[in-house]
Amino acid sequence: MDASGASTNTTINFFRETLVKLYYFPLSTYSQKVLIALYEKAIEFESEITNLIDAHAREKYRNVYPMGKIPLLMDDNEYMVPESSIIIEYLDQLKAPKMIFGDATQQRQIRFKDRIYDLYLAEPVTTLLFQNMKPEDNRDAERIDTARRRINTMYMFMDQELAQQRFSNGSEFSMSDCAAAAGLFYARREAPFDDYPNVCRYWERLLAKPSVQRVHEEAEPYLAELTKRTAA
Ligand SMILES: N[C@@H](CCC(=O)N[C@@H](CS)C(=O)NCC(=O)O)C(=O)O
Repeated sequence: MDASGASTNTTINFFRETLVKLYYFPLSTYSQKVLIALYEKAIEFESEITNLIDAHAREKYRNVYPMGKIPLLMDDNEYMVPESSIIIEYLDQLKAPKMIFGDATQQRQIRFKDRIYDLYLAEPVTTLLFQNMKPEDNRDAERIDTARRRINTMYMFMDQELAQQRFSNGSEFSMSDCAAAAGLFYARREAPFDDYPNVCRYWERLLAKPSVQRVHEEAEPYLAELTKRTAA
């Protein structure tokens, strides 16, 4: 106690933040998308690194979330928030800067871009990544062709739009940039975009963001391990 009679070793947290736990893997595209939002907002979280390539980890994780998909966010009341875009919406309720902002039209446009980056960039890029890991005669030429066509259509669309603006939905970084950054992470290797100068400049702008740099630094050791295993 001090002279006033108050206890000196009591910590009073008037504004305790919700403690969130994230199940994720640093090489997972959708995990990266959420990590970028978490780092943009500087939200502390508990890490549950979940490697779904490992059969035991996959089985164990299905007891947590039967759908078996990462990322998954859980708050300290064990309230589950799955799906990367929904997780980012939830994070927007916790802390600024908002990743979905503006009037109703602008918010819809951010969600639209986020959707198309997930469906027509991240998904086909992941298809290429997994197809290219297979022996050549086991690859599915039709799936590869469809994936390449979707990615190129996205690059054309992005190149036109990014001629006018810094980020995917204008001058401010939003949820759709989290999705684009995550999709382009593997696209650099699987479907290079050198022929699209505005996409290249956009990628440089994304790389300049500390949140994106941190995600890449954390993925690096896992990527080196994956590359070593694929080459073996
Ligand atoms: N729509 C989901 C997609 C999540 C997803 O496909 N995650 C991958 C890792 S990037 C996964 O969990 N794959 C394991 C599986 O499909 O069994 C989201 O946006 O979170």
